[in-house]
Amino acid sequence: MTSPLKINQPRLIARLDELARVGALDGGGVTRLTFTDADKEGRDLLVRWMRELGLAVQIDRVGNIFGTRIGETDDAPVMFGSHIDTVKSAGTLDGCYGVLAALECVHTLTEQNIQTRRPLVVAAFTNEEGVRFTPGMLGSAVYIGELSVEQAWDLRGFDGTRFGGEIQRVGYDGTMEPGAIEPCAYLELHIEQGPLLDLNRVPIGAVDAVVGITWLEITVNGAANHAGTTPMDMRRDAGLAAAKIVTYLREIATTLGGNQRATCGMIQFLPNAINVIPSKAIFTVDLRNSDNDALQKAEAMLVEFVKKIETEDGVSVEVRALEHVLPVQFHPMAIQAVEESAQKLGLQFQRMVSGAGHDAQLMAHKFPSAMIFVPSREGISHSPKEYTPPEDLARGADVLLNAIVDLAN
Ligand code: HGY
Ligand code: MN
Ligand code: MN
Repeated sequence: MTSPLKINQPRLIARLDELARVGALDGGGVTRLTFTDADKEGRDLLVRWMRELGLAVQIDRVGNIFGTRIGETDDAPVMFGSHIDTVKSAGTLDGCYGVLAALECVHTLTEQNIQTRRPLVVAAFTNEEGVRFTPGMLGSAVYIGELSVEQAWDLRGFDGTRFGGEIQRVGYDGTMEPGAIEPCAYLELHIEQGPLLDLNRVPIGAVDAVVGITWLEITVNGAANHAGTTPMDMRRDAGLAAAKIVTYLREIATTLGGNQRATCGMIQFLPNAINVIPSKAIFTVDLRNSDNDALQKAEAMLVEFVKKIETEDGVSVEVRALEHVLPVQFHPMAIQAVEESAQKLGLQFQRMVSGAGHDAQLMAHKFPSAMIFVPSREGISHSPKEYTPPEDLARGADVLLNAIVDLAN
C-alpha cells in the first residue's frame, strides 16, 4: 500500500489569499457576482494559474472553465472543481476552496511527476450562486442539458442586465459545447457551510445527499395611500401582506420540521417612502428539503397562505418560480472513493446531507458524483466571518487528491 499523497498547504493558502483579494470589500468580505469586472478578474487569475500548470484550458458557451491534465490514456477523465463566483459580501472559501484545492492537487501531481491513467479536469462552473442571474447552479445545469445555452443567454439579472450581453462584455463566451467533456466521475470539495463537523470535531464529511431547492419571487400588489389619513380598515397594504407571508415562512419550517428550511433574503417596497402605504412589495423565498415530497408540501402551504392573504388584505399576489432543483443521492462508487481516501489518510469522517446547493447535485444527474466537506467554524458561511483553519483546508485537499488518483487509476 503506497503512502498517501499530501498537497502543499502554504501554496494552497497563498492562492486562496490571492483570489480573496479580487473583489475584496473595505469592511471585509468579497463580492464577485457573475460576469462583473471582479468575476472577470478572478476568472483571468484562475485561467493564468491553469496555464502556468500546463493545463489545456477550455471555456464553454456559458463561461464554464475547464483545465485538463493529460493522462496515460484518453479514457473518460475524472473531473473535480466547484465555482469561484460569490454571493454579496461573501467569505473567501465558498466555491473557491474547491477550485483552488483541485488546482493544488494537479500542482502536487505534476511536482511529484505522477501520471494518472485517466486525464484529470479541473472545473469552475458559471453562476453557481445565482445572486445576479437566477437560477443558481446555472453553469452545471446547462452542462447536463437541463437549461439550454439560449435560455441562459436570455436571462435577465436582478440588476436588469442580460446574461448574453454580460458574458460577451467580459469575454468568457467560449466556443466549447457545454457537456462536451463526459467525466467518469465528478468530485466537489467544499466547506460545509453548516455547524455539524465543527460541533462533532470531525475533520471530513462524506456527503451522500444534497437538499432540493425552490426559489420563488413573490409580488404583492396593493394600493398606495396616505399613511396618516387612510383609516386602518380601508387599506390595501402590500407591505403588511408581505410581512405576514414572510412571517409564515417560519411557520412552514417549524410545521414540517426535519431539515426543512425557509428564508426570505431580499425584499423591496414601492414607492418605498416613509409616509406612503406600499402599493407593491417584491420579495424572494428560498425553500429547501432533502425530501422532495416535503419540499412540494412546503410550496403548497405557501401558495395556500398567499390565497388567504389576498382575501384578508385585499391585495393580489403573483408567485414566480425562479429555480427548482431536485434533491439528489450521490453515487456509492464516488462516495466510496472519498471514504477510502479519508481512511488511507487516517482521517475520521462522517456521512452527511448538504443543506447548501452545489454544482455536484446537477452533475449527479448524469455522472457518478460525490462531495467532500471540511468544517466551517461555527457553521458560518455566506458571510465575511466564514472561516476554516488552514490545516482543515489541507486535510480536505489531501482527501480530494487521493480520491481522484484512485478514481483516475
Ligand atoms: O444557495 C446555495 O445553497 C449555494 O450556496 N449556492
Ligand atoms: Mn458553493
Ligand atoms: Mn454559496
